[in-house]
Amino acid sequence: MFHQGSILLTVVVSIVASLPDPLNLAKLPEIPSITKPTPLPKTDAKIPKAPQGILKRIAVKVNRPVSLQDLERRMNRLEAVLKLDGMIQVVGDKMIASSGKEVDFAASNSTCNYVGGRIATPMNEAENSAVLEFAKKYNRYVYLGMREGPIPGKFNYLNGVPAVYTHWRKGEPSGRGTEGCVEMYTDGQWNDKACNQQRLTVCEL
Ligand SMILES: *[C@@H]1O[C@H](CO)[C@@H](O)[C@H](O)[C@H]1NC(C)=O
Ligand SMILES: [Ca+2]
Repeated sequence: MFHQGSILLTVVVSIVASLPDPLNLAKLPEIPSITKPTPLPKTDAKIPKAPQGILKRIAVKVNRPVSLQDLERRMNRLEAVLKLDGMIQVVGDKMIASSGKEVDFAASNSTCNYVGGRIATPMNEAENSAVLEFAKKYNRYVYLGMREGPIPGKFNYLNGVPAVYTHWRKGEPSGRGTEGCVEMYTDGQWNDKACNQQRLTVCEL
């Protein structure tokens, strides 16, 4: 009896093994193994340091190396939030922002340099309009990134290059050597003005 059963089983097994695999079981995806949750560190255990740097933090979150697309998407979202709130104006390659504070020209210039930008220097009408948004938002005049050069009434960028775009109010510049800075009015027009006034800090980055 034992031998007969054993032979029968062997035959059945070899028949089944030789049959085609109609369910294609071999090709089914593997069931992922369930990972155990990481146990919380004991109170006296050293808590592992969080990975440093934005790239590593994003990489951990998206669970793969960070691509430029990931970064671009995240930057675009941040910019959108700041735009929604009127915190920034984006015009061409420039981002315009204000500290909301009124200081003299020298302080405005150094604040903008300190944050890695420079004092707002509109080079065309679109950039002038972007700066104007802040003059209107705070209802304050704004110092621009220009100084009067050795020729009275001729203004240069802070690198010494003569200004190519200007938006003077009618009759300005009028100081002729006595008003070395340029301010923007709340209608976007410019006036030459002494550099020691308190004006809204607006930077381009
Ligand atoms: C603007 O600030 C920078 C950095 O503080 C300084 O080097 C530069 O001389 C300043 N320019 C003017 C015109 O004040
Ligand atoms: Ca003037």
